Amino acid sequence: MTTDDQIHLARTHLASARHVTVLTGAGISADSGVPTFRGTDGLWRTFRAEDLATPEAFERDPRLVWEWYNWRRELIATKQPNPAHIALVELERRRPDTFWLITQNVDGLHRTAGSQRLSEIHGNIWKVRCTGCGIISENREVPLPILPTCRLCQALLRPHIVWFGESLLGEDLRRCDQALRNCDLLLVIGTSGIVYPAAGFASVAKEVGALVIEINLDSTPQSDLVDLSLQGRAKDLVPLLL
Ligand code: BV8
Ligand code: ZN
Repeated sequence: MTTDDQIHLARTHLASARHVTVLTGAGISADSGVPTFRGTDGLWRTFRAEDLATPEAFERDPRLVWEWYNWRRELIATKQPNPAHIALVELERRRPDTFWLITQNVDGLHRTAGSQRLSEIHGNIWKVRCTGCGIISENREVPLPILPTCRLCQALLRPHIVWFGESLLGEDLRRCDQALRNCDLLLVIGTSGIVYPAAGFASVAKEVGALVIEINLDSTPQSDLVDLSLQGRAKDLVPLLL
């Protein structure tokens, strides 16, 4: 089947779907210039996830971890949503009650693009959380003075991001489960399908009989599980599905 046939088939499935859930990963932001985690320009190549995106790393060396996040905040601050992000906002607009977007990305680009029915399951790089009183606030200072402390209780602030070994927020897990069990179409865009629990979401959707369509530059561990695999850039393929 040519890519055109595949796109036509995907469009037909999308148009007739009762409830659409979308899962995105770093690949959807790659077209905005945000480095992915495991690709050639991958973030982790210069850094190792184990060294930085963990509570132990923050405990051991909060300054190093904040320097890494400041570098990423500075980079992301100059990036804009791309046509793939915009197309998902349009998809949400067309089906206000039968659409949910789950993103693993912490860059906030879906929110900037206008997505509202959205779960940022790994958190958001523009939010900070107090390690003392737990208050969560938005902070767009670039760079953030290191080490940032809480205005209320003076304790150390941390990125409001889910690190490896940390559990996702209960509310997000519940919302994802609902969106995956209610959907009859799951669109998986730009994720390598390595990080759990998100890597297991496609099989949850398959369990309830949903159709799963993957958009990715390459094939992934999910590719033989999905019903349709569209190979290409998200910014080119996602708008074609509308
Ligand atoms: C949890 C925040 C339990 C940080 C992130 C075995 C060993 C060790 C650990 C585990 C294990 N099995 C499970 C675990 C736990 C671990 C895990 O899954 N580890 C993996 C590495 C095996 N998971 C966790 O720790 C999670 N928590 O399980 O909690 C628990 C329960 C109760 C109580 C306590 C604990 C928490 C996971 C969240 C980690 N945080 N991010 C930060 O960003 O600073 S994960 C990080 O990876 C990002 O969020 C990112 O989104 C995510 C996944 O990566 P992708 O988005 O897929 O990006 P990637 O670069 O990998 O791939 C890009 C894809 O796009 C590629 O396929 C590429 O081909 C494609 N692409 C590129 N360009 C384009 C494109 N596609 C289309 N168009 C393009 N232009
Ligand atoms: Zn505080």
